[in-house]
Amino acid sequence: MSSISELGEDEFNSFFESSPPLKNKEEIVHKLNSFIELNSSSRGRRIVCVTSGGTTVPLEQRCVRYIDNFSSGNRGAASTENFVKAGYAVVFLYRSGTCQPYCRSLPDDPFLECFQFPDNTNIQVNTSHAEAVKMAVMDQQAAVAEARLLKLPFTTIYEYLQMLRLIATALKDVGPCSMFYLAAAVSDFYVPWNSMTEHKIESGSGPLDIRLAQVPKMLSILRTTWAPKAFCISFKLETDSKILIEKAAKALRKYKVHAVVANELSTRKEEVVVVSSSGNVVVRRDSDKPESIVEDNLIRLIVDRHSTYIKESHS
Ligand code: 9Z3
Repeated sequence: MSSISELGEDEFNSFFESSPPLKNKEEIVHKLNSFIELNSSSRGRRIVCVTSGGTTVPLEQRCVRYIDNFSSGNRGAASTENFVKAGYAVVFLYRSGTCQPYCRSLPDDPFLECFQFPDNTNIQVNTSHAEAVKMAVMDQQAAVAEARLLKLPFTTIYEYLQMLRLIATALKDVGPCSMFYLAAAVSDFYVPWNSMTEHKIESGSGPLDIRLAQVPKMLSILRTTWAPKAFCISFKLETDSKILIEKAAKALRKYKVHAVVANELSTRKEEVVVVSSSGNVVVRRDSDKPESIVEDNLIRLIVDRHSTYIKESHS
């Protein structure tokens, strides 16, 4: 039997107690409960929480400076599209300003690059972007109209962890039909709110010393307490390919997630390795098809594994 402190529950309690509270908590809970009610109770759909983008660590309470974790949000957005296609309802927990589902083919500044006013009144889409705009608008509107997509933005590590806990709590009754697909790049270190300066750090007094505390291990508490029955996929990102698989296998054993998707920064769009107790599977983009992305094959495999998990949970 694990003790409370081994599970990190006390670290989490003090992390949450000292976090600035979410500004729109009631609204988020209301949106989540309605979304889950519509999908799970009435339609019996599987629900996946896809996390995407990097969390920030503020250095000042009135934040001017922050530490960021790299993630464009492409993986999360592409995976969300594939989960919707596979029949799932998706809670997309994403970093504000990162890549959005159905928008991956649009230019960086769609408003300025996709549209024109030929006669100064009517708006028109440039022909070069017409198909991409049409698909983005139609697919996104269809996903929302069919209650298959709920988008919830975060910025800081404080917001991310509080929102993830709300989602896990709301999904508890969905049990094995729920999934967590944790592609967000989450800070390992942070400045505790209580020890953070309120105002902008002065720059005139030489080098800056900051002591960062370790963020409590979210994966342990998610698996043991927040959502023990959910199917759980975590990600491992490394820049040194020599240690990647070993680190992913270690995370699999430590957190007892159902699979760890291992990816190396420079090749992450070409291939990933799904590490699980049934062995390691290399998943690649179909390089002979220009439109193909690694998430097409990855989500197919994950959905398959989830189906087996649901069957085994019911038997
Ligand atoms: C990932 O490894 C994602 O696949 C990427 C996707 C962030 C590389 P992009 O958003 O890239 O498409 O540009 N996410 C998890 C990264 C992470 O922080 N993992 C932690 C770790 O490696 C575990 S939760 O220790």
